[in-house]
Amino acid sequence: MSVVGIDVGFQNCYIAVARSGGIETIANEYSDRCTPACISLASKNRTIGNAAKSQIITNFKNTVHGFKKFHGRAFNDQFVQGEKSKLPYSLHKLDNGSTGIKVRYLNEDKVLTIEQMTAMLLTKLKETSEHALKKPVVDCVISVPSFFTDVERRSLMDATQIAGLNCLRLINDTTAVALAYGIYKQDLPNPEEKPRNVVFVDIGHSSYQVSIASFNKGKLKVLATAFDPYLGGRNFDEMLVEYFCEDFKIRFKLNVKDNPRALLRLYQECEKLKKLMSANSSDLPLNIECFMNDIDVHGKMNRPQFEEMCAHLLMRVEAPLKSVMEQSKLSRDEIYATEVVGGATRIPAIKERISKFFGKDISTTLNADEAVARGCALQCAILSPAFKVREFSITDAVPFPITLRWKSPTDESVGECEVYSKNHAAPFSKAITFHKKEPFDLEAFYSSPHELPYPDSRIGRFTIQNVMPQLDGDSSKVKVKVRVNMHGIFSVSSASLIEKQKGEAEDVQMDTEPTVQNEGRPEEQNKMQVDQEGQGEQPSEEEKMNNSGSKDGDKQDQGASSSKAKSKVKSVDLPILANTTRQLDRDVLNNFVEYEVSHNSLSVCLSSLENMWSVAVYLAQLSSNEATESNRLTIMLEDTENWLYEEGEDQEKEIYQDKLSELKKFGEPIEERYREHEGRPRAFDELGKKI
Ligand code: ATP
Ligand code: K
Ligand code: MG
Repeated sequence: MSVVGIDVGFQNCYIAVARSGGIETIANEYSDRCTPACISLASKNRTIGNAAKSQIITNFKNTVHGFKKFHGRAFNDQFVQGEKSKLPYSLHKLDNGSTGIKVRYLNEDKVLTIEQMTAMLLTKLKETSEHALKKPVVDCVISVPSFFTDVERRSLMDATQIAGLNCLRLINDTTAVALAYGIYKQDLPNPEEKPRNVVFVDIGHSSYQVSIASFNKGKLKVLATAFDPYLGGRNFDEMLVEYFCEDFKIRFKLNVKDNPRALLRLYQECEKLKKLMSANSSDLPLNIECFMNDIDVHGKMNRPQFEEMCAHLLMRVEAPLKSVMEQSKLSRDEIYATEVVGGATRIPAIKERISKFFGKDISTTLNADEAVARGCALQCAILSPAFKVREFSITDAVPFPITLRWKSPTDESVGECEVYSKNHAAPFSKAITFHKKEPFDLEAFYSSPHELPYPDSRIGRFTIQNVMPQLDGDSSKVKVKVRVNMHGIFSVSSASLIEKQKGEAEDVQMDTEPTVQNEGRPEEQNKMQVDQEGQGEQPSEEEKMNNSGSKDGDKQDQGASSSKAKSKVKSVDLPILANTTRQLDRDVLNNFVEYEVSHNSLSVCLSSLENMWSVAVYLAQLSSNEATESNRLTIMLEDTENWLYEEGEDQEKEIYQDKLSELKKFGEPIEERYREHEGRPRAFDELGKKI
């Protein structure tokens, strides 16, 4: 089993893996530990990461970046529409209303879903980790912004599935950072002592997240989270771009915004300039040769000027800090440290704002770029039975309160109840008991839409099916389990009908005092019981800590009727029909999975080809005898390559395997001779590594 943590950033992705020496951030084929979240689609292939980033300007219409926040968003979403006008590539409305990306790929116009885009990126990251670990990678933990709602999280989970990954947990960015901070600390307070409270700040390219976590030996608990989902490094780039667009209009009579290539170049140069300004407060130049219409442009900027220009952005640094402090009800002197990560926290003015707010220096003991990925890998190691790590329990917090509303199809009765309050511990399961005679609907939604950074507060509708009255006509007791799972996703996880046994018709009150049975891990002992009188349509509610999906049933319910002498009850599982908001159709998802699997076989095939090509080229130089063989191999390779590019893209993976073994039958003896000839020289190793 693999232990891999992936930070999928809006701009930058990082991978950390567990090896015998501990957690390690790994480099890709460019010896770069950062893989840009960028995908370039072309007539013959797709490139991802660093290679794709270098295509941003040349292949601007088909080089896709900055798509992370389109997960789960409707095309008509205000945010999507706002981004659309700024993107060099086109967005397209999908049949189900979601946001698709329109590209020219393999000589065809295609509309790809966000799930497919992220899956391509994940496939690349998977390959990079497989290369480093020298074994297949399936299990992993992936980071997600803490403010992502259910729809966004589900969409990301679909992407992981398409990429053939088994995501053990979607962990919130700042929670991953908290784990990376806490797990190695030897001096955390003992469990009975006052916890150590630490603030974690992560400002990336697209967003700003804060959390407060309290630490004791062996555990961390997230007390509160806050965010500005629309503040990140890119807002600062945009300010510079706006400034220079105006500047160049006046001084060079250029309309940069009319020229997508020039605009993209300006973005790149402005980002560089922004980074330089973090280290330097004097005047800095911005020069771009042959910028537009063969004109070289130049301009300058300094830090004070930049800060003045970005004053309105810098003003936004305080609000999430204030919010998280208010929610936690802690005073500033109860904060042990403020740890900052994320590229944009390198902006001096941002650091100043944060330290000013807390009245003390911020700490940068964590690696600003890699802490999230490292935290993910640590979480993966904890979840992996194959890996021994220090015991460390993580309790996260629900970012937005969730309410459940129920109604019957026949009678008019409705009721609702907030099942998860803000900052409620997560993951967490609750059991709710209803008294019903027929199937009923449960509708889950976020209770405070105004604080939701997403336009739709619906989570989903869950129909509890096959509910029937008891034989004597009475309502049946229906026990429904809801949970916020490891990924921070809400679901109605199970429902069961408790049947009264014959001769116990008098046992109508057996549910007035539901017993909470705790089946969980040590940290799950802190059970609580919120009982709402079980009359009529009102549910009685038992809460207990999540226990990774264990089936309850008879065991738990036998204890439930303590009032009446040992009555036997039988519980029957009820089917649940889940209709979650904007979820990718399962058949469509399966097609995407198939497609990606095929594509991966295709790329394996292509890299084998590439390898054989170099053998053929080499072979031709050896002897006339070998040159004939080389010719034959060359022809075969050409045929296969043409086939792969022309028809290959849509084939089943078995067909590739057949093609490949056909080639290998011929190529391998040649390769063998080649190897003998060279006595495995270094040159071949290097060739091999490129793949
Ligand atoms: P997100 O967390 O929003 O998904 P991300 O994880 O991809 O995005 P990071 O890699 O944490 O983002 O940060 C990238 C941002 O940090 C970019 O805007 C980049 O320009 C900025 N950045 C990096 N180094 C510096 C620096 N020295 N000075 C200023 N900004 C910097
Ligand atoms: K990142
Ligand atoms: Mg990030």
